[in-house]
Order: sequence, then structure tokens, then C-alpha cells
Amino acid sequence: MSSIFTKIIKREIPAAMVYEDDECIAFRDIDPKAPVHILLVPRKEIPSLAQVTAEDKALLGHLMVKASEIAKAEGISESGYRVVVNTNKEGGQEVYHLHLHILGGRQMTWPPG
Ligand code: DGP
Repeated sequence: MSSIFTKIIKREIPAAMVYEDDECIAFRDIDPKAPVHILLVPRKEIPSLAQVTAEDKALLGHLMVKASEIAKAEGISESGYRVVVNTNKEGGQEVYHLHLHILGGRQMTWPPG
């Protein structure tokens, strides 16, 4: 089932775009939890990390490379950042379209809440 991210991908609702290519898009989170908070989303509708298969191997690798590049472009690569994939209910997932959170610009703490 499509989510709000599909509407952003189709440009049916606006978002502060950061990056896009044939496989993914990145835009700023509407409710940022850090000075830099970007969502990196594959165009392919995969509900969560729990649904990926070996077929998605190249796409998942692509997302990690792009996360690294976006962090560099945002100026948080050297200082550090966190990449988070909330997965299903106990993982705190709200939008069921696979996405990476790229968070930076402040000190992160551990363990996460
Ligand atoms: P998660 O809990 O991992 O599913 O995170 C979903 C994130 O998506 C959450 O941080 C808020 C963000 N979000 C939800 N709706 C919108 C939207 O319409 N636009 C933008 N830019 N972000 C959204």
C-alpha cells in the first residue's frame, strides 16, 4: 500500500528536496530531530527493512553510498552523524515505506530511546 512518501516521490505533495536519482530521493524531515535530519527513500515501495529480499541488495547498497555522500554534502561527515532505519512497531516506524534517517549536527546519545 502506498504511503505519504509515494505522494512526495510523485510530487503530489511538497517536500524540501535534497537529492534525487533514478532509484531514490532525499528530503528534509518535516519534524526534524537534529539540525540536519534528512530522509533517504527508495522509489521502490518496500514497506520496511523487514520486507527486503536479496533482490534489493544493489538498491540497499546504493542507499548507503548516497547516505554517505549526502552527509558529506551537508557538512556533517567529519563531525559525525547517525543513520537510522526504524523497522515495524517496536522499531518506532510510522511511515511504512522503507527510509533511512540521516541525523547530524549535534551530539547523538546511546542507547537510543
Ligand atoms: P519513521 O518513524 O521512521 O517511520 O519516520 C517517519 C518520518 O517521516 C518522521 O520523522 C516524520 C517524517 N514525515 C512524515 N510525514 C512527512 C511529510 O509529509 N513530509 C516530510 N518531509 N516528512 C514527513
